[in-house]
Amino acid sequence: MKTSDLFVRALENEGVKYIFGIPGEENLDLLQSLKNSSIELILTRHEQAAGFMAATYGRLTGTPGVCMSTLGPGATNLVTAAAYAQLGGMPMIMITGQKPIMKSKQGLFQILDIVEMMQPLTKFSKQVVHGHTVTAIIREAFRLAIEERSGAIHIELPEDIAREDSDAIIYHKTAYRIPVADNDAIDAAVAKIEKAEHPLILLGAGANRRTTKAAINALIEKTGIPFFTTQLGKGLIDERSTLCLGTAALSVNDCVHTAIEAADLIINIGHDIVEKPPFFMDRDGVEVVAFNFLSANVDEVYFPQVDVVGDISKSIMHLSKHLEKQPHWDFSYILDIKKKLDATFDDEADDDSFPVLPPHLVRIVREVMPSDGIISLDNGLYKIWFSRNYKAHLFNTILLDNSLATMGAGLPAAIASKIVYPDRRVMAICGDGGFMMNSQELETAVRLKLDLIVLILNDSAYGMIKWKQEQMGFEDYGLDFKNPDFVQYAKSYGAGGHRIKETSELEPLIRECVEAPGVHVIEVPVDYTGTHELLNRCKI
Ligand SMILES: Cc1ncc(C[n+]2csc(CCOP(=O)(O)OP(=O)(O)O)c2C)c(N)n1
Ligand SMILES: [Mg+2]
Repeated sequence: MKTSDLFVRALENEGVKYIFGIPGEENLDLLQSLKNSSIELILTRHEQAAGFMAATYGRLTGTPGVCMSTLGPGATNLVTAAAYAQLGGMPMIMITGQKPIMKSKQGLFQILDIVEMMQPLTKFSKQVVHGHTVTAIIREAFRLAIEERSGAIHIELPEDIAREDSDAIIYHKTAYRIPVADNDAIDAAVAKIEKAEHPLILLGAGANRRTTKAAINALIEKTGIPFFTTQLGKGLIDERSTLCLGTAALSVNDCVHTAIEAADLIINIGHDIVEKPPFFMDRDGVEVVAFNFLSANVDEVYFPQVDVVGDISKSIMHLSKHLEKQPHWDFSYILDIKKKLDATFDDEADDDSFPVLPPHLVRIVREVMPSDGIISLDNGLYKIWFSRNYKAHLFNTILLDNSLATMGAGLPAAIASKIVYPDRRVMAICGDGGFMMNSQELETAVRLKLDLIVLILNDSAYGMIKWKQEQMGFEDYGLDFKNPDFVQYAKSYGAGGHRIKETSELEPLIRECVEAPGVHVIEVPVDYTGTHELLNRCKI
């Protein structure tokens, strides 16, 4: 069989349904093989966006998302997406083309060493040099992509190899099972937690897996221990819970930290140091029992006393079985802060002045989105507000990137979410800066006939950096820009274009767009001037 046909058969065998990307002439054999397969090509307008979509597919489904590009410039365009998947722990496979490797008359035209370039950004980067090895390389790629920590993989398929005949066999998939933690480690964790007076649970990026939810819910229900999350831990457990304190590591003096400081032990489930530290350890301070798939990274502010390594859900099930609720546990101060925090968030959200203030915006989006609706955030100042004030009800319903924290992924991630969940409401929430970094994907969304809402928060600036500039005492300089007319811009793609002129228009307009078919872009003028006061001065 032709190697490109076998390549695609092997992808089908792995359960691949979509390939996101832009083919070049070096991929034309592969493209032909795809045409004759069950896999759908999702053609995008930039390879970076294709990579973000593939990574998001992996994040949502737990199976690798696949993207493709040509050699040279197509492959270099995948770099940011590779970093996004790799740091974010999202299983993703990139397939790039290459000129013939056995005989070539092209000199170095468009040729870069892409395999080498992808090395530091991936778990595995390999060129296929013979048709006989292609299926083993694909099996290896899929195995490594999902193994914890999941991440990015790169395969280069040169033109002449794609055209060769091969009689390689297709390897069957094997189930991925993670080893279970040692009993002694669980016993040590139980002893520490039972002895503590004010234990708190932290849910981090690694806890945020479909498989861990039931075990963690059961632990919280049995013990009544309050919990908080990192940005990437949001949504695993319903944040409306009376035991949920909110999200940490947003800004230095944010109120949630007041509650965290009252704890004497943190039960740290799945924190991954790709996120900012959600709390700091020092010599005589809070102690930590860590649960994760891998052993804890140690640094100056993080050195857990007990490290439980193994499948998180099994470890937590095991812990719940042995851990008994202790009469000396005291959460009164922590839960008192939680009540005050909720009241503060409510007060902040009441202010409906115009341009729209972030807490009010978050309230409206939360009220309008159904529990299983997905919001996909780009990177900007509003991300802090949504992390802090948006209560996620279900797993993976708030998609944000708190590892690479790149701009430009909000819209592509929303498109991928809608492809994975066609029956759920999906909204991209972008700054005017981040939106413009991949706004061309509006065409992809319209062409795919997706129902999607895109909120663009207009402050005519790179607001997040402006805020930091002000916080650091610098003068206002170099961060303002002018925007296109977003309403006309959206309409030119065949999408709906809307702009609100007063805050009272926002809720009815979003509701209308949520119900309407097609892509709808809503421009929302925002006012960030009060951000410093609200985020950095905890008055509780
Ligand atoms: C690709 C990329 N470039 C630069 C940055 C640094 N950065 C972080 S937030 C930000 C500004 C975002 O502006 P905008 O999208 O308009 O959102 P706003 O903060 O104004 O709401 C910048 C430049 C980044 N995170 N990613
Ligand atoms: Mg902006």
